[in-house]
Amino acid sequence: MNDGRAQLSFTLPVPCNDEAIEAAKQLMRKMGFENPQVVFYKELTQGFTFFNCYGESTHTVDYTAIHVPKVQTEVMAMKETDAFIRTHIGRPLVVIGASTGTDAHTVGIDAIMNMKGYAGHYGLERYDMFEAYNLGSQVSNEDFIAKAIELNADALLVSQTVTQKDVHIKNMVQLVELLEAENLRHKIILVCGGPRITHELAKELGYDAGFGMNSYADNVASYLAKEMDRKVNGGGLKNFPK
Ligand code: B12
Repeated sequence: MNDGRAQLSFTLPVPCNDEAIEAAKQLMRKMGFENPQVVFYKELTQGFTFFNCYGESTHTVDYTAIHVPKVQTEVMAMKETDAFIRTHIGRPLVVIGASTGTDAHTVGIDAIMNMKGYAGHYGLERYDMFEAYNLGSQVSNEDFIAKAIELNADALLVSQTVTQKDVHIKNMVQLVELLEAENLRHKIILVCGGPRITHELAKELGYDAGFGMNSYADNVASYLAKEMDRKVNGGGLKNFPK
């Protein structure tokens, strides 16, 4: 508590010897750690050494001044979300998901959509009140939109993992532009997700919501249910049984 003690692991491209240990300590000092200690080191392969180090950070942050924009929806369990949609919307929501553009990573979108789910959270295919279509990866924005029109989608879920050269930004912006050109943007709840996606970035790019790492189907299902209710009923209880 308040001592700044931290553990750090890294690899340096140098042979495993005393000079390597000194190099690791000097690097720690340059990173702002006082009293650097190398507590474990091992040659990874010839010319590369792995380190575990301890040190005392000299920096502080003002936690009270931090504000991270995030999806504010209260997270409901699967059955609660199903019941909410049944009551408030009265029909299943049609949701199409894909890893779009050149992105070949499918594990993220599968985690959100697959029947069997991920880390103990069932995917949207498991819900009674979602009609979920997972188009897989490398889906062009044009094909994605064509499917949205064909199925009269309520929501589109975009997964983006590769962020090199900002490829995700160009691709996500193009989808918004194409949806606008088709006069569909306002009719569809547009959500994106991925390990380097934030809600803030999503909003900046014209999406309704963005989900990052450690998000699950429960998060996005709850959001979609509440957002759809807000869209069609103004957050009221249109289909609430009298
Ligand atoms: C598996 C993997 C692959 C597999 C993918 C197989 C498959 N079928 O998906 C293969 C080998 C094909 C691959 C290829 C490449 N990969 Co790769 N890959 C990975 C790896 C190891 C794991 C990714 C993963 O599956 N994570 C597990 C899932 C569950 O996590 P997730 O995607 O974050 O999803 C969660 C959330 O983000 C969120 N989420 C995700 N999507 C969505 C969508 C919505 C709507 C919502 C609500 C939420 C949501 O919910 C999920 C559950 O919590 C990562 C490194 C790593 N350890 O992360 C590199 C990594 C992503 N790959 C990387 C790279 C560079 C590539 C290649 C470009 C390599 C190359 N030069 O060829 C190619 C890309 C090819 C292409 N055209 O896309 C880089 C990306 C760097 C960057 N910042 O852009 C990483 C980070 C590795 C690295 N450190 O360099 N890769």
